[in-house]
Amino acid sequence: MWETDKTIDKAAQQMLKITAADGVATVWDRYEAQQPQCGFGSLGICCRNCLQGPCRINPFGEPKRGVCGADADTIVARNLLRSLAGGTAAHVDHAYEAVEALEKIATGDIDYVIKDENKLIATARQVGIETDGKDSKGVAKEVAQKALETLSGHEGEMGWLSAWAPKERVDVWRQLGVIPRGADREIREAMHQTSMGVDADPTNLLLAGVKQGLVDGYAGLKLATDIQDIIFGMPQPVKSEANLGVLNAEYVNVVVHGHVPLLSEKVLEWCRKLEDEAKAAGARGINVAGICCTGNEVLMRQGVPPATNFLGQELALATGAVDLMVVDVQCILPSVTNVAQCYHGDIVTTMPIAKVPGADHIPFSLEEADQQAEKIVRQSIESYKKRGSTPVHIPDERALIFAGFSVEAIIGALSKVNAEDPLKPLVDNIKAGNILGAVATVGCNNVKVKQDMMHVELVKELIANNVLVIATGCSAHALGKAGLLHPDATNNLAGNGLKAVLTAVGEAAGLGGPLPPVLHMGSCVDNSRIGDLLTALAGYMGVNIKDLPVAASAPEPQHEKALSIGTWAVALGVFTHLGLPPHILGSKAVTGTLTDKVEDLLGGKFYVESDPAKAAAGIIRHIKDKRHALGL
Ligand code: XCC
Ligand code: SF4
Repeated sequence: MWETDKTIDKAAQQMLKITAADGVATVWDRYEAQQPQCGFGSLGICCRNCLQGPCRINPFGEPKRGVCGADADTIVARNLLRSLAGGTAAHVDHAYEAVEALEKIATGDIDYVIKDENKLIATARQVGIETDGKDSKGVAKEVAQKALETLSGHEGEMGWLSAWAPKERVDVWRQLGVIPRGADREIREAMHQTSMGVDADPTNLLLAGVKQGLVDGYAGLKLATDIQDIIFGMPQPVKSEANLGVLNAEYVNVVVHGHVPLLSEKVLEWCRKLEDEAKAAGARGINVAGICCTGNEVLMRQGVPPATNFLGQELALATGAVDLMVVDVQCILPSVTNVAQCYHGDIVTTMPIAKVPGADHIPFSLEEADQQAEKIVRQSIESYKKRGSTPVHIPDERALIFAGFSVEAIIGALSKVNAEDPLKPLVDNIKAGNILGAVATVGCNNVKVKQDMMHVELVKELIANNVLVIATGCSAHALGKAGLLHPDATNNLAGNGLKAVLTAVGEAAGLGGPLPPVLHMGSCVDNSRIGDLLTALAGYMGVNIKDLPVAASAPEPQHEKALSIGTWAVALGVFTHLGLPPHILGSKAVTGTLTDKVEDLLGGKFYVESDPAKAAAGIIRHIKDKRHALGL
């Protein structure tokens, strides 16, 4: 039963047998071929930042310094800062795409519209824009202008941060000297700071890392979410299904994969418009499914079913039923073209910075988004016609899920219990101990962990102990596939206190049963929603975020983005669990600072534990300590 060592997802297990029988390599095979992975790299003590290197530090003896004199602490801290800058750059570039779209909507240059005027007005007011007497395009223009300052302002404190961060945090960060200016300037500075012969002080490098976390949180996550809500609408609870069983052999299957919803929303629109052409081609219609975070975006707002998460992307293609996979940026395995060639389906790349050999490239632009989306969907119908006698194996696995829990949607549900004071029922139940605390599980799959296992086992343990879970990213996918985004999981797996609260709220909100024990809050940039919720909760309770009985967890982190998000969480004062250590263990000083000392400065810290039961116990211990400190 080798396939059960690789993944707990039953659909993935079935597909792995097929790829193995067909001799098609997947991410798991390539991981095996990489063994043993480099010990220096794993510990973070390899430097190739200049041409005198590469230099490696011997963790057991000599040499203790690189050619230039940098020691393990410097090299580890420098490498970490580069990774954080990489993750941050990805989120900030994503946010930029959305801001650019808003700017062009304001000038009437493109075919996108503003779907949520309330969010536009609320955002404008929060960032200090006068809205009275202005039309929405005028307001949008000013919001875009402010956003551009947050992205590329060269001095002063970052606007989006000043507008949203709690005052107590701003004071802490100011004292540490880590409040960012514009995002571009800070990312550029981190690259400079880590280049040969610049910063050698590990503490200074780590503080710069905290700054990257703040850039990520405010100029990446928060900005992207705010602008995407304005353009595409505020998510509201939706019902859908998750796992490869959402593919349907009788339909043209289009998979959207990547992160930025500007393209996937248009593709979805055109799939609906060209339904008849698909029927004329012999299909019953066009079926759209999502992978990774763009999948989460279209799930949250449109109910599009998620097919799988990061590690399952090749397996979706191996079903032979995917006629076209359209990708934008981030988390796309270059091997997808290979797998598609062995089975069936076109891979279409769309972004100038994300091309894959063997894929078709249809360049996406805001101005011609409709024509391009139309072309992509037409190509999927042509591809369907070519499917012919390709064997199709779609595992009969799909789980019912609920998603769409924006903060606004959560408050909406709570206001059915108490219209005047919606947060009161939640806070009362936390105080009474019916809800012990809350944990956000976020982030990726990582091939080093049995797919979805950490997410699912950790969360089962948490909800059994009356911890409310909110989830985003590939974690939410994992929990959805395992049935944890469904009310049945409340009935079957939640502790009695949590079950009673979720049932009362669910019934008051007209769901005819409990809310799920895990609330799906969206994509990885939607982690900003979790920040908003924590800010609101702390404000309501009159305490600081670092004092709340809450924690965050990336049980299976993979991407540099997961590190920058985690750093933002720690900067907010959140206890942040990682199921795998980053490449820092080669420096005792850096590891000690991030998992211990940083708590004195920021109130949050990292906690690394790869056993799910132990991790749950550690997180629950932390929550109980925080309750105790609050006198609960
Ligand atoms: Fe990528 Fe966002 Fe990680 Fe999943 S969770 S593997 S980053 S898709 Ni964002
Ligand atoms: Fe070696 Fe220093 Fe150059 Fe890094 S920067 S490769 S440690 S000489």
